[in-house]
Amino acid sequence: MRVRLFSVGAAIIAGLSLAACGGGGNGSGPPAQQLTITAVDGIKYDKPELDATANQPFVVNFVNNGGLQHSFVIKNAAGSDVAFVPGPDKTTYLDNGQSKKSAPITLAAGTYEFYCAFPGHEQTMKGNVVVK
Ligand SMILES: [Cu+2]
Repeated sequence: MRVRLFSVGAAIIAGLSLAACGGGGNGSGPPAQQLTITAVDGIKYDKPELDATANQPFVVNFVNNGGLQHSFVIKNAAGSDVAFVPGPDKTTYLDNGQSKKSAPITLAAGTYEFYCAFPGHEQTMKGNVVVK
């Protein structure tokens, strides 16, 4: 009897775990890493570097507290833009006070430049995503 009760409990727990995974969005595996970067006064980001794990999806939560319009764009190793917030390309920007998460991004190990694509901002708004 005890064994049977335990089995029922285990089945319920397993069901809950599956439901939790299914609610995570697109596919299997652990939830995406969550990284946050904020645009601040002075046409700057609040940090020069973001760290991510190679070959695992991550999401960038970009917060604009910088008083102007800003964006967050990642270049790949070849220098092409590959990720955009707010997106879908680098011609869109967040207004001051807005925040938005990127779509999940997966990169191989390496160092990738990020920058703000608003004209004239890249000189002071840039840094690196270090993936390892
Ligand atoms: Cu900017």
